Amino acid sequence: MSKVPWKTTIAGAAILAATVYAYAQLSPGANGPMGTHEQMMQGGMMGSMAQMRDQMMQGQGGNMRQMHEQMTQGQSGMHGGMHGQQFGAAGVPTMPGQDAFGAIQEVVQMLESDPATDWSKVNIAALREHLIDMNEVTLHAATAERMLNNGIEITVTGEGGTLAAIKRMVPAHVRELANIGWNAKAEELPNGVKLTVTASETQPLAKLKALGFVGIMVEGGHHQPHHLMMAKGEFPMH
Ligand SMILES: [Cu+2]
Repeated sequence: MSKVPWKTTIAGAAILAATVYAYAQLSPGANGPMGTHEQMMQGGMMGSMAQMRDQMMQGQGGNMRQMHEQMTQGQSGMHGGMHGQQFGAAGVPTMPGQDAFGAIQEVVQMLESDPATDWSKVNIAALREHLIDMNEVTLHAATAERMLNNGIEITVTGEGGTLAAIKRMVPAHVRELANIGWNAKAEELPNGVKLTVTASETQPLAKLKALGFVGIMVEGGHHQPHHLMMAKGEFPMH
């Protein structure tokens, strides 16, 4: 498959992992033909974790085996293992130190744990490019919000790499929102994107106002699965 379109197609899903997990717990889950996306939303954090665990198991327990080895190598056996859940086995830290680094590390470990991984298609550099876009949009985009009678209009602007990231991510994310039943649209501007979201029964005006740009960007459960698909060199099912 071509490596060009995925960027515009997938890049849409700008959300931070921790935020979406947290939000998924609060979200009642939207109605829509989203399959795994919807399952993730409905399952919230536990659903996602179970999915990850299942993937680990399917991958012949690569991660589990590693964890077990660390546990048994640890000086205090089970006790060391218990601590391993929180601090890493045998006093080894688990925090990656940098969020994009951690996101890439998690995906690489998942691919290594899956015997079906096709390394000829894997494209970790593509995932890194997307995470750079996410950084631009999340931290550097300028936003101006205007309340409408029945919705919110947000002008998202930036320059250089920030502008390019906005144009890749915001329209693609809006398509995902539409897929889960939101009344959202994106319109290209010379210096950014105009995002308009209309209120509905499930997404009332007060909520849209409270969410604002980045809150709307983290909505939906499609983001993390898209990261894995990007890394695998696959297209998302839009
Ligand atoms: Cu992303």
